[in-house]
Amino acid sequence: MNFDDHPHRRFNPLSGEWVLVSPHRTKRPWQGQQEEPDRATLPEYDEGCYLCPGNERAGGAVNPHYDETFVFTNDFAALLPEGPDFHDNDHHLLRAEPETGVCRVICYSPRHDLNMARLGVERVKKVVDVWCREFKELGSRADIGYVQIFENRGAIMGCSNPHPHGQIWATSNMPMLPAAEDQRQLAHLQERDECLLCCYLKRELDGGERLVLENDSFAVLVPFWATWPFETMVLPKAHMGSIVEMDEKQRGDLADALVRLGSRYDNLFQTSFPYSMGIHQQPTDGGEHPHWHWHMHFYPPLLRSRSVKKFMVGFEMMAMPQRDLTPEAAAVRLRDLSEIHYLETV
Ligand code: H2U
Ligand code: ZN
Repeated sequence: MNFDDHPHRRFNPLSGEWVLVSPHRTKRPWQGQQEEPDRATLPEYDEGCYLCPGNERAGGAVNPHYDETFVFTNDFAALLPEGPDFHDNDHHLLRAEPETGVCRVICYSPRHDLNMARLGVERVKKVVDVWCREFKELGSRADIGYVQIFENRGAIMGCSNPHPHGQIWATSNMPMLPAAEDQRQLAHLQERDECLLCCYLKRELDGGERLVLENDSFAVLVPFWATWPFETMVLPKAHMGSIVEMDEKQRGDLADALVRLGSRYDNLFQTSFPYSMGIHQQPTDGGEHPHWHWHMHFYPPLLRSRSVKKFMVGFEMMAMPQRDLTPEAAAVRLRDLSEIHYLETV
């Protein structure tokens, strides 16, 4: 089958959902906008930034003069550690349950002006170390069943501040999307006696058509079932349920993969590429989860240029997600880009 010529749908074995692929639509005429590289410069320190060292945050807390990473409890946390226990289920259609948890913010660096790609491998490795430390600490708590590490980047993703930072929301229950992946991975292991993502990675490394980059410990690829135009997945080559299973070498290799992917993303439309990124890992309920293979998703909304964003509206909101560019074509675009950040070249 030539995927380039015919509308078809693809199955996402991790979520159990389908995506409609309409590759013939990329043949529509498109007056590509010519854009100058985005060289908007930010200061290294911004006195109005609530994440820069020494500055005051909402609520009056003052950031320390940190020089690597800095973690604090979100001043507007969506989850609180304590709450009343209730079960308002007196009508079967009106169900509510308590949810408790912890929300934290992680500053990746004191430098206000750098993003993941431009921080470089050494400093991103420190961020990886913080993720591991936080996952371990939060995950070992009896009241935390799942730890979601994520990052929103760029104003169009609703990110409030360009200072490099990410978040952690840790909940007592496992949230919906990782819970779906949990079920799908469990079923795959039970039915085929092999981990779903080990099996998928083997196929992708054999074929290579959706691979963007790799190193000793990680592969970065555009999944066969990608929904977002330049969606990628970062997959550890070794079978591991969570990031704390990584050794030093693997942590360094993760930083390497993230910086290289970040440079390719920024080089695509010569801007600090917006996205939502998240790490999916096994639940932290104290149980055994041999079916879990941790991984990262990057969901960037930009489509053809800095100013053309994909919206999930109409058919996508009412029926199912759809994409025009095939995942294979997106992988070629990302593969062809330099890993030297455009702002580092003159
Ligand atoms: P974004 O990364 O999506 O912009 O979110 C930043 C978080 O920082 C957001 O959840 C928190 C907001 O609640 N925040 C603080 O904790 N303290 C502040 O002083 C401002 C913002
Ligand atoms: Zn700042």
